[in-house]
Amino acid sequence: MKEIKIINGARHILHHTKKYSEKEMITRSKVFYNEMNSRRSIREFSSQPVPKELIENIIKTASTAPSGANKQPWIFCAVSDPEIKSRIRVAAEAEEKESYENRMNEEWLKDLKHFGTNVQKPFLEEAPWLIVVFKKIFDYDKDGTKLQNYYVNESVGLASGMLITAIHHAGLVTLTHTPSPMKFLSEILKRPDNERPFLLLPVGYAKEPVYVPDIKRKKIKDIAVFY
Ligand code: IYR
Repeated sequence: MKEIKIINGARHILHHTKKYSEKEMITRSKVFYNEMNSRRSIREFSSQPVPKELIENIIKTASTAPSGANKQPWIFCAVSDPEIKSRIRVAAEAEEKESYENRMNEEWLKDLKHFGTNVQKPFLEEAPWLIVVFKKIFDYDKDGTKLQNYYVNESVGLASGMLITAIHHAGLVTLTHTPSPMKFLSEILKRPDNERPFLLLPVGYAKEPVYVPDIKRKKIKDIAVFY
């Protein structure tokens, strides 16, 4: 039986937070940091299949993210159909061509130099899954009445971060890809008018061997200020 309490007129249930000793917490935080620090964005994928159950678990984890008024204003479209992946690749490469040739300025192109990226996006077909995250800028109830959502970008950004964390924790790899503009994803996936594409993530195993750009993470003194 749930233990219930009314607080400020709202029904609350008793929650048990996990408790560890300080020593255990320090160890756990280090272990988790090391695990997350081993995550890298991967651009070369193997076509080895990944079970749907794994993708479902990862999406369920993302959906534990906090959201404005608990509206959970997200939808995750998981694509394994080769024909749909191929249409996404063609449309994404067309947008990327326009971006690389006309939309990105000199500074942007220079900033991307050490990543070695270009308009070719073979991972969109090679990865066994593409997860397309959509944000719901508003919602519909079952009668078609519009419902508000709140802090949609923050909420979907948080869920996406947790999605990436879950992908890494499961032993898979991904790339946070944003072919811009991404309207073609709404069309190909036939999404309703309250949804907007937010991120496109190929998910699977890395091609072996795989090489990643030689980048550094900022040091704690450059990212945190303690008062
Ligand atoms: N969307 C392009 C360009 C690109 C932009 C940024 I900012 C990156 O961090 C990486 C790539 C592409 O995917 O190639």
